[in-house]
Amino acid sequence: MTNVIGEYTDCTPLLGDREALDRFYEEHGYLFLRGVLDRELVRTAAEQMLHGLIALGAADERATLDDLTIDSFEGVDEVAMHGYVKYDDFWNHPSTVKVFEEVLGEPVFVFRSTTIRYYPSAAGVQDPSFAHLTPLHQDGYYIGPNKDFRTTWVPLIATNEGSGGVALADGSHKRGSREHVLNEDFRRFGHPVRGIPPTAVGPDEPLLYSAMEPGDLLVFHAFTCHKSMPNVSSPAVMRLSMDTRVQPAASPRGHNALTPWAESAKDPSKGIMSKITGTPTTVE
Ligand SMILES: O=C(O)CCC(=O)C(=O)O
Ligand SMILES: [Fe+2]
Repeated sequence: MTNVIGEYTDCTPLLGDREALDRFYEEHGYLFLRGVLDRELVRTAAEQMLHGLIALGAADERATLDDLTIDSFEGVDEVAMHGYVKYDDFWNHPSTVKVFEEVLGEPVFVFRSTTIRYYPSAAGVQDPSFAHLTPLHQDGYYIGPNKDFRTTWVPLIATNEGSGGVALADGSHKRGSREHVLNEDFRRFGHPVRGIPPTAVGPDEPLLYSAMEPGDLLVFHAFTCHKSMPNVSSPAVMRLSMDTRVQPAASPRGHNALTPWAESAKDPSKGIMSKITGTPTTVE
């Protein structure tokens, strides 16, 4: 199943009801919470990303968050960008941690590895690989050893059907780990990447997507199948977002929990998936 057929359910009304939150998460493998994060903090992270893109020469020096564009995300020095976006301050701000603790129902540890995303519109671009962001996958395939973490995904500016975001397969976490196969047609940085064949997701696992606003939070399970929705906006707008993982504070801490993304990616002995996921890999 490749096509989005519905929207996420807004779980914001469930906040404060432990049992209802857990029941929804166990059934659907995600939680969609609107307006729960401090918008000023989100705005600061967006401005840091803008500043980084300008400082690295990827964006026009007069660009604002409203008219920002870049030629290609693959052309930007991602390691250098990690120096501009102070995401640890965002994730570990007491107001953010409070939301995470409400979501998990216990003290949390926020991963040191964060992925930052600045995807320009691929509308009108001839090369089809330009629109290739992330194929259908489970974060639990790359990240561990413990699988009790949850991915937390936030837009830094509003997203919509045109500018994309994440589509996830409702309830797909329940079948556990799935096979990820190399796909020659799906390339990042010129390398084929692994993904779950769309046919491996059943009709009882509908693909969902919703436009999101700054302050919204999407949380999903390590085995929830999900993929990027490409940015094909016209008029062109950027997709700016970032994602990390949180886990119970008491759980063992694996590589991504303890290692900043930029450290994993700097090591040239690690492969392309390390650059994409921050996980040293034996599975390329
Ligand atoms: O933001 C995207 O395009 C993909 C997100 C993703 O795979 C994740 O947050 O784990
Ligand atoms: Fe992912």
